[in-house]
Amino acid sequence: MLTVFSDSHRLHHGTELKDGVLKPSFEQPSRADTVRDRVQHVGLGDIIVPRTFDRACYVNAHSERYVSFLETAWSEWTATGREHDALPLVWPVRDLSNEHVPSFIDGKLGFFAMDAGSPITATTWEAVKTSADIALTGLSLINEGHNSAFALCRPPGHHAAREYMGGYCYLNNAAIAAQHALTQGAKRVAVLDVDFHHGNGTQNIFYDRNDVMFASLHGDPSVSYPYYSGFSSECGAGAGDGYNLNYPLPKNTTWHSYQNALIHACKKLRNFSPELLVISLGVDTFKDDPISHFLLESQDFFGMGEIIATVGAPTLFVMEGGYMVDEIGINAVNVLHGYESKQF
Ligand code: Q9C
Ligand code: ZN
Repeated sequence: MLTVFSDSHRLHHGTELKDGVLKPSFEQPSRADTVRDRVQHVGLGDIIVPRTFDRACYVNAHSERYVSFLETAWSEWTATGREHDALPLVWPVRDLSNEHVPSFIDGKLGFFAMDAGSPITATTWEAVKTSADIALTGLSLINEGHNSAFALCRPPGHHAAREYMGGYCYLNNAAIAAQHALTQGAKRVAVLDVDFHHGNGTQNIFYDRNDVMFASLHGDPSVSYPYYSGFSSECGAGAGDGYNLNYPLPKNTTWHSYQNALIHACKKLRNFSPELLVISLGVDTFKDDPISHFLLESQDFFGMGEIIATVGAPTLFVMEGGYMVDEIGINAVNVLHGYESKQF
């Protein structure tokens, strides 16, 4: 399997508020480098750099005004004399108005964000754009005849919705690739999200659509981030009713019960007969992940890849979360090896 990777991810290294103090984000540059090292170490296949794509590819999954915001946020922020990471501090919740986009950057930040987990720095946009291009390049490889590809994206994308960032995510790499496949003529695309956190952004982007079936296995939102999305009652809307499948699982879920939910989801996706399967590959379901609450062991990720292969479609793996940096490479590559073990 080919891997798409770029050093540009290092241009993004932000902070997050933890225990009352701004600290380096859990979502750090060493994550992608460790996965790249593992891919090389085990000889998974060649590692290639991303191609560049039109801005239109991002705007098909996000709104024009949101992409414009991401492009100009840093210059608007520094124009007010500030030099530290740009973070939102106020949000248009419930009865507050979201009819008007504020013209001042502090208002825009809250308008286009779900939380304070996605800091914007001077070089964030360059890294974010390249991350989306990595996913799009992975899709190109599949279009050119590869059965699978690994888009080693960073920053991650699955919390980014049509119009907002959050949870370390800015552009939704998996959704941008899925949407581009449809734009290029695919009739049905499946997206399976195995990150510990609900893929609220991907759900949001495709919620009313029947050409994308989205399934997500994740920590029960009653107790796990993102808290306000990912309940099993969220099934899709309008034409998309029945095309959104959520599998919230309790804290301390082990492979035994995870596996059953995964097999169920993969059967549903197989019956949809997608022309492409996009995997939002987070490995924060690992037992030692510092911010998540499942108990998967490294060897379980191999089994995850084997089950993913039962969907029976060309598969684009898109890197999402995973914060136990020591094992992130082993766990991510185990999924890819498990998948490959079922290809003939
Ligand atoms: N103290 C992804 O895995 N904050 N995003 C958690 C930690 C947000 C995770 C709080 C977690 C977002 C792509
Ligand atoms: Zn996650």
